[in-house]
Amino acid sequence: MSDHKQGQTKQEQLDAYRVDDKGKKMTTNQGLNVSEDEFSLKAGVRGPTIMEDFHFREKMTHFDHERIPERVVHARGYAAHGVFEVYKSMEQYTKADFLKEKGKQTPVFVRFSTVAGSKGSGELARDVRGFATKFYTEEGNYDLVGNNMPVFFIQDAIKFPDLIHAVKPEPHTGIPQAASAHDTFWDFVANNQETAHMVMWQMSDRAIPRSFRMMEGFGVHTFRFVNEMGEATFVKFHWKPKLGVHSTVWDEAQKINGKNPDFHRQDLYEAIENGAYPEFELGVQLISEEDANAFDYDILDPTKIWPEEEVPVKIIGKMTLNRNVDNVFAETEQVAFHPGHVVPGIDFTNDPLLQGRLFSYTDTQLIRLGGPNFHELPINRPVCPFHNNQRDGYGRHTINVGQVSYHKNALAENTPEPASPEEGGYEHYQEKVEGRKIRARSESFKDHFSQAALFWNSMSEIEKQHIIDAFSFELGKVESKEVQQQVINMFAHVSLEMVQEIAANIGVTAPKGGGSPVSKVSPALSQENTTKTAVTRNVAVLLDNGFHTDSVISVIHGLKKQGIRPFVVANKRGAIVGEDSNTVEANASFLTVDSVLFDAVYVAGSKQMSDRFYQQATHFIQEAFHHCKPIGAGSDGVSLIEDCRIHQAKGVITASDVDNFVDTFSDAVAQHRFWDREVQV
Ligand code: HDE
Repeated sequence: MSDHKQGQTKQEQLDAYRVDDKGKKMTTNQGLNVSEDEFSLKAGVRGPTIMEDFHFREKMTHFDHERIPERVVHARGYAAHGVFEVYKSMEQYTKADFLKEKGKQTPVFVRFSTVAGSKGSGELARDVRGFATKFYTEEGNYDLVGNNMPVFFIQDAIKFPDLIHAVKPEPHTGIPQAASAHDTFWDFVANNQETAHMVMWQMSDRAIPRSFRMMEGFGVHTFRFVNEMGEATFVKFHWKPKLGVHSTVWDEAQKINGKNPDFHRQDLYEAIENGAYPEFELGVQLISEEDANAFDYDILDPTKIWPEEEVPVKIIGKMTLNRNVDNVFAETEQVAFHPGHVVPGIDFTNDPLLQGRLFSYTDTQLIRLGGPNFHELPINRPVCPFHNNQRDGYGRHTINVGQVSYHKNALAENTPEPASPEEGGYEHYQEKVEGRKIRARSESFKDHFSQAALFWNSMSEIEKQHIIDAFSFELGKVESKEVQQQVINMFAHVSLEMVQEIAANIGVTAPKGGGSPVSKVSPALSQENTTKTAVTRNVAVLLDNGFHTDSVISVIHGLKKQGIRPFVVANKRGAIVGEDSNTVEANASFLTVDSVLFDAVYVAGSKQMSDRFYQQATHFIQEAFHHCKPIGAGSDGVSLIEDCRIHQAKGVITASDVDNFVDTFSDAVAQHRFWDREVQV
């Protein structure tokens, strides 16, 4: 089978389950043609419905049972299909077949998610994002079940239920939804100081991404690569988005949750439908067994990163998401990830968080998907054949033929039989383990603040300000003064300057002593240093009847050429008539969209602007300005920019001031935001 063929195989497999009901006659689930679907069977047209109505009963019973429990965490998610291609053979380090050969392609399915909120919650919550990838390899499914932050809140899985109980809505009120800005979460933080590093990430801009397409992904734990010789190397996995890592601002994120709570899924869906396939490069950090103890942190501690400047990220392949799901329930909802779904050449370590996850993920699918046969659901089926003696259970699809369902046997010549390692049988890495049974934290896991300080030190001024603002918002919502004070005292170990400002904002006492001895910096942690491109960015084009047709049409074309997506926004949807009677179609109106849904604004205006347009457009521009977005103005739009008194600010480009407006404006769009406006504010 060629590699390309392999890439199609998962889709061919899914094709067997895809059904298009369009143009077909309606039947019951038993295949009986239905003659009427408007009226239940009654005793007389005004009489009672009768039990005999099997069609009504079947339809209603199915409906009554349509829901399954949402995921206990990561309930709100969205997914897509794609392909992973290897740039560089990893054979030296791992025998994993899907990483062995340059150019090899493997189909993938990726689900992005928030963590705390329910299935219907807003997508712009301040939260960690899940980034779970299922590789359908020829050796079985490999799941890389990661997050968009490289560390975690806790060091031992036994504390996970406590963490999640603390962050979920408080039990006595059911408030707040999809938010950590409440007493129980911060009480947990203050009393579990291993959370310090992760909380710094969560209070940073990483927690409010601009798009799933613009976030990094991390395997978080340290895993092992194992090669053909049985030699192991410690590995951490990274996904690097080709579009760079970009975020929204908090005021904007909160408004997006109201204006379009589906903002992230819609962004992903539309990018794929438009052929702007999201791409992420896979990187690995490698540490040899000999060097395992050479660092000032324990490499098995999931609250620690391996700074990229110390352990470089080798880029080894690329994932392209190129197909939306056909059915969100069948695919996105029923997909079952598990960090224990591994292939030969990828193995675990003794990270106590990872060890606990190895139990939790199958267990949770049993309740969520209703039994042990979830691997038979089309989205979960491996592309390679699978055989064993497991049988029966709810919803079993496979018809296992034959007499024998046990091992060892003679009746079926002792098959199915385990494969030797040479034949691809999975062999656990033979790590030597010895120790006393003990419930305790390793001494080497006890430094909770050095890397939290490293993260803080590595932020740009504006990123630091955002962290202070986020803490001030979150703690500002906490009712208990004691909890607020404890958190302030705790984070004094990260930065005194930081907590002094937060304490002043929330009205508690700032500690006088404290601070961190760490002065180290890791530039890779700052989003200032990320890739910047205008490609796929949404620009609102504001215009009114009587707009300057030539310049507007040429700007719209020019922006499209740069890979930007212009959307015409006007008082009303439909045709807007230019000064020469030519029209453009407004894709949206001020009623249907808002500036928070766009990356930038181009103000085209009109010579004879209506009062309504003037008022709506100025509000739109001012909000975009406040969120530091690039703003461009054509001839008739310049007066609006001047009225808003922003024409001299950075990132505000007026056509009259520059030679090549489209190029200059596109460069500004690529910058994402002009933060010095916030500093001025
Ligand atoms: Fe999860 N996690 N988790 N988690 N996790 C789940 O499994 C769990 C952790 C992550 O899109 C659940 O199928 C424990 C770290 C993602 O379907 C559950 C611990 C990381 C997803 C579960 C962790 C993750 C989950 C809920 C502490 C990043 C969504 C539904 C030891 C490396 C996958 C489900 C999807 C989902 C347990 C910590 C990532 C209950 C016990 C660390 C991306 O099994």
